[in-house]
Amino acid sequence: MTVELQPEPFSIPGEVKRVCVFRYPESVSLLFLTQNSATMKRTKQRHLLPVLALGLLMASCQAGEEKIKVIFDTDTNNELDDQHALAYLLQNDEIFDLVAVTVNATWSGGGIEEQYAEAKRIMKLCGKLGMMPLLKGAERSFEETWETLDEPYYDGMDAVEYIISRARESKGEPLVVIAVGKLTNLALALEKAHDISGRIRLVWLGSNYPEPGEYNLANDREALNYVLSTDVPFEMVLVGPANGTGTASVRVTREEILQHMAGIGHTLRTAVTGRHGGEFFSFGDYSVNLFENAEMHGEEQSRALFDMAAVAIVKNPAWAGAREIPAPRYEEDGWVDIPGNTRKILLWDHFDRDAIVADFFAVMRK
Ligand SMILES: [Ca+2]
Repeated sequence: MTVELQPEPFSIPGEVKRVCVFRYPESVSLLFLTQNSATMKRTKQRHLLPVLALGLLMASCQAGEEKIKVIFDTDTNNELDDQHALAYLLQNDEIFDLVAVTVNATWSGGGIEEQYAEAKRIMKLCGKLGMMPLLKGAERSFEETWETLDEPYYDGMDAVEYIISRARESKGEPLVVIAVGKLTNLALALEKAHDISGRIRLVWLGSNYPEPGEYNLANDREALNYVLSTDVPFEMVLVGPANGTGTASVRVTREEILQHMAGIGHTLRTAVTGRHGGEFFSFGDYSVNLFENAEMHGEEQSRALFDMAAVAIVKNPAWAGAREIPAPRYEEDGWVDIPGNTRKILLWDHFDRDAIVADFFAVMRK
């Protein structure tokens, strides 16, 4: 996997003109993108979702001119990809209407307070703190919490109740929830309010399907199985299948971050203290610091921006391939396929690393 970028200026493959999302009667989410012919050539034919009823598509696109309403559910303090995904969402304000950020706690990012603090730091660095709610979600697991959902207070309540209320407000287009940590907040919301499953499109960064394991999955396996048991439109943005087609391929080096991120973005008057110490006035400089403090991997000494890739494919579905499968179940030893399952989910893989990374740097520089 090469990590070399195109020299400046970046061309942005598959520039988004309009995105439509709708569901047909079998509850399968179909994603369509109107795009230029060059992008169409790059789209992998074997992964193309069924292009049905073009006339219907064009009619449905009337509402597609609106921004995509998103809730971003993140374990922000784990690794360094959540921060870049959140900054990319905030900076893509012509595409996304980010209505809230909800946090959850996974093993490596500390407790919910640390996750919250890192999300707050990123929103402040991007000049967006206070412009949308930032809410604390689940510290514990779905199994440990679901029986307390009717109590006056339960773990994750602020995030879960907000997800429910915003989903119920959505009219027409579903509320897109991009979840890039454990699925606990979403499983709790779906358990507490069964009626919201038809109002959400859930895009989750997680799983190595068909191989077992993966960090977000392992943090709350029962939350994943619960989501799989509902009828919420559910898309898994794969992390690391053995064939190397997951978001683990969307990698950048420390040098690339230094070259493209140093000093860019909104500039604060007063500094934000970083999680590794130091004072920062822009997200660009904080990005450099995050990479300086992270261990690089592989021959090319790079690091994957998994979560950012999940945001990117919501922006432009042509930057990956999607395929539908009968919803499986995850047992202790790995995936159990259920071939006859009428419940379908989408899998995303084969990411266009160069297009995604080029767009990330271009958007962050605007
Ligand atoms: Ca994450």
